[in-house]
Amino acid sequence: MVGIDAEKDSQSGFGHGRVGFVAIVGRPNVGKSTFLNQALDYHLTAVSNRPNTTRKRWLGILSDADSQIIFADTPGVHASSNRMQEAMADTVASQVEGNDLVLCLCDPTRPFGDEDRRVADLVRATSKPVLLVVNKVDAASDEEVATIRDAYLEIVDDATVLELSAKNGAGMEALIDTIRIALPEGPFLFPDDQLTDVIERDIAEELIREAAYEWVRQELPQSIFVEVTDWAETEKKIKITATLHVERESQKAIVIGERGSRVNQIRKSARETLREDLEKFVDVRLSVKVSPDWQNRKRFLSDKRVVDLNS
Ligand SMILES: Nc1nc2c(ncn2[C@@H]2O[C@H](COP(=O)(O)OP(=O)(O)OP(=O)(O)O)[C@@H](O)[C@H]2O)c(=O)[nH]1
Ligand SMILES: [Mg+2]
Repeated sequence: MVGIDAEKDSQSGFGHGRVGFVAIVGRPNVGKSTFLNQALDYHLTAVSNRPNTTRKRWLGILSDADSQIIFADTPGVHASSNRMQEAMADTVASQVEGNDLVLCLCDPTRPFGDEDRRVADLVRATSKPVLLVVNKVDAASDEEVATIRDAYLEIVDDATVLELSAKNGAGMEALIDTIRIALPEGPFLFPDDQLTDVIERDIAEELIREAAYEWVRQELPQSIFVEVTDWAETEKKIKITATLHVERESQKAIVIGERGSRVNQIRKSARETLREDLEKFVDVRLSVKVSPDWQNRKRFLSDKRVVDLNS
């Protein structure tokens, strides 16, 4: 049976092997998106040193000859307060049950806190196998690693533990191998050259927001939303026009900077990352707009922004 399926699959251009969905969960800032980008060797989702960088579920597909691992990066688990954060929390909860395996990341450089407890409780409740990954081991002592691991295991109790530095790649191969052998056999679900289910426009919005986080050092937690308004593409060049939505006039002034200096840095930074990702000459045009209370408005939380894997 397997042979026949495999033949059929290869005729349709799809492979066959270990295949499955893996949810990446953890408190904000533990390195979930860094891990995904590192695993794919592609800058797919935004990474920053501030919490709540990821706002929706991102699929990242890692294929080789014998396996296809479909990762779902999720927003960090935190205490919900506004509509966007509630939507983010719902996304995580559905991911934990909707996947074949749960990758639970924790951060030994910070003490076990309320958010960790929430994550551990969520993971304990799942019927899926759990891999507990202690990330950032490059920045933590053995004692810190043991402390966070034990605190999680006390709640999660049945998990395989691995150590990782998503930043420098240490432990990456062992982790991918462990994931691979835990997945069921089956036909590939995506063509083996497909990296994600999101469109390039989404990646552009994500990477422009990442650049904004990098350059706007003042505290603007979650108050930037990027919307690509035009995408003009020729064989060699892509011209991307985007609006940076902020909540207040004061934030607009911060983002623009003196005589446009900050928005220009954001533009340059985004352009550089996007050129690498899209492998074309990329030009980015940005404008900044005040859109009060966007976090509570439905338009900004539409299916494109916060999606459920099962939908
Ligand atoms: N030292 C060290 N830092 C790391 C490692 N992995 C991630 N980081 C840093 O941790 C910060 C958060 O990384 P992200 O990948 O954005 O974290 P996240 O879990 O996706 O965060 P949210 O999307 O906000 O939930 C960034 O500054 C990363 O550079 C690691 O292995 N070692
Ligand atoms: Mg993230």
